[in-house]
Amino acid sequence: MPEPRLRDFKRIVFFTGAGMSAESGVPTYRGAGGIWKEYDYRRYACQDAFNRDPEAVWEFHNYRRGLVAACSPNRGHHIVARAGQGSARVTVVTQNIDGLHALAGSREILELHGNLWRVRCDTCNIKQQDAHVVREELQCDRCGGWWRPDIVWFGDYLHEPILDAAQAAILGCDLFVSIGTSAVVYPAAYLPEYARKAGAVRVEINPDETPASDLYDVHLRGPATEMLARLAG
Ligand code: BV8
Ligand code: ZN
Repeated sequence: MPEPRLRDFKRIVFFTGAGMSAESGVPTYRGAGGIWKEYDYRRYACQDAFNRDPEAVWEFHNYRRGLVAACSPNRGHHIVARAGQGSARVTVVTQNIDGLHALAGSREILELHGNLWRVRCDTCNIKQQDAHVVREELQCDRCGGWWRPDIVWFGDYLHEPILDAAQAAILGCDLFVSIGTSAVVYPAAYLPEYARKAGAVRVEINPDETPASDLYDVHLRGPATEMLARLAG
């Protein structure tokens, strides 16, 4: 199949993972220098850890907020955002929690795994945007429960309406571009199957092969910024 060009499609879904933000300086999870290589998610990024030691979990997430706060959207984020300003309808389905797609100007964004810059009360579930790099106030002002990062940890259920909206967008798309995901985390890793069902052209942007590579028509084996520049050419 010839390399597709964004301009030839009407309904595009960009499905992004940590590799999308790698060139912005945000560490990935599993590659070289990956976050899970340095930190055991069972100690810092799951409900049990939070129940055991909420301060340690907050220390880890404040550290990550510091890392992400120093990063800006890269050329790839801007290409994705610009694609949504043309005649095509564009949906960004992201596993990323860094907020860089919104910063680049993308409008239709579905954050499957939540957002580092939002908090949720672990008791009464109210949510709050929170721009502080270091979160000081850890008790909910409504019920006195613990604020926790509004992130989907392992073992947490994804927010059903967001997952449903992602599946619907993919079932209606004619181009599905996966960017920088190792395709090992579920249920997000099921999503390329929906693009196959939709009969969409499926592009995988990743320097490496992944367990999902066979599901794609086109493989662009390179960094997100360069490969997206080719698609936008
Ligand atoms: C759930 C929190 C119900 C955020 C994360 C089947 C169905 C449902 C669930 C499961 C299932 N099987 C197993 C499960 C349980 C589990 C799971 O998937 N386990 C896996 C590991 C086996 N799933 C869950 O728990 C989910 N919850 O389904 O609840 C349930 C519960 C229990 C049991 C059954 C059902 C919750 C999943 C969300 C977990 N949250 N993190 C945080 O703290 O940061 S995981 C983490 O992985 C992030 O969320 C991240 O978004 C996600 C995926 O990682 P990637 O984005 O792909 O990043 P990665 O580093 O892995 O790869 C980067 C890629 O980029 C590489 O391929 C690299 O080559 C490439 N790259 C590098 N540089 C570049 C590049 N590409 C382009 N350009 C570059 N420059
Ligand atoms: Zn509360």
